Amino acid sequence: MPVHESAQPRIAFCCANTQPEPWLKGLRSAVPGAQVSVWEPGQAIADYAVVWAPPQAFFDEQTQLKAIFNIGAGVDALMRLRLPQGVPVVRLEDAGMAVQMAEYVCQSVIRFFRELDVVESSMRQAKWELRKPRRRKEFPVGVLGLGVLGQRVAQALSHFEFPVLGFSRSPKQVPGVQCFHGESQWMDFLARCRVLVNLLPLTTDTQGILNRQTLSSLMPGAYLVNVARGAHLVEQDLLDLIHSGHMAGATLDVFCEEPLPPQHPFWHEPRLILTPHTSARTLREDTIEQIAGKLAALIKGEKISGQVDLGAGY
Ligand code: NDP
Ligand code: OXD
Repeated sequence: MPVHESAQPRIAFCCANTQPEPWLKGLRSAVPGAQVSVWEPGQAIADYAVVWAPPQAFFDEQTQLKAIFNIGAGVDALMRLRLPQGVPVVRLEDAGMAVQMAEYVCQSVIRFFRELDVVESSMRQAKWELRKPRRRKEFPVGVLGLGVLGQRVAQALSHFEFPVLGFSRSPKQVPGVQCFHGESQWMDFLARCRVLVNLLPLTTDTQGILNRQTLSSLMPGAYLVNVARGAHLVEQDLLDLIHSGHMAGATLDVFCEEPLPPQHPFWHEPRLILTPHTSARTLREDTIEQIAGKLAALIKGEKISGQVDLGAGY
């Protein structure tokens, strides 16, 4: 059954921290005949929602939605709300984010592996100092989450000939990646990793998964790259393990509180590299093209990919 038969779908745009005008223009041209407007409380009812971290009031009012399109890959902000029952939630799949994530993670891992921080510090002191080459096989990299982004990252790392391991909920086969899954293989996976890259969705199962116990299970001198969500990490546990010497450091793109508050101890830990939730940005044109394609398919009654499993929370 087509979800909407009108030639003029009504689209409500409700995205936090996003300049609406270029999105409205892009959506109008990509979805011919669409009536697209920014949501205001008490405004007309829409058929489709394009959202990023909307308030609960939006869903309380929008009682006729046929689909909800999230302009990001992660839907944790939506999963905290009361959503209309039976309405598909559709997340972004790649849409130009996978290559960004691959370049961000590869540069973080390579920077750590090649000790480029030490090289830079020598350079600033006008010192010509060679570092002893490190052996790649001593730096196995584990990728937590082998979904759209995790698989792309794992494969990019394998092209640099790091031993690459991956962990997911269900079994996977990814060329060049030793795949682990499920609770029974969790500790074995961790024990084999020197570098851990987090690309899990934030769900009730994964909140706080990067904690004292899991990080202590990594090889000594371990390094963390967290590009998923801040709430995956117990921040004080990471600091303690850096201070104890078990962790060599971390690159963090996401934080429990964003923007990271000025008084946060992370700002003063030199073994951390911090970036402002920028590892893979939503690209407007690619996103609009993906949403428009899926919306057209839904209208024709076709199946689409990227529908969130509301039970699993991702
Ligand atoms: P996907 O849904 O495609 O992949 C999620 C992966 O995590 C799947 O392999 C899934 O396993 C696995 N997984 C989920 N729950 C568990 C669990 N409890 N134990 C083990 N594995 C689990 O997501 P994407 O790859 O598209 O995105 C991943 C996350 O990246 C997003 O949710 C978002 O939080 C973050 N992100 C961050 C950005 C940034 O700028 N910092 C930008 C974009 C995304 P299975 O395959 O078995 O289902
Ligand atoms: C996302 C993000 O989930 O940008 O897409 O964090």
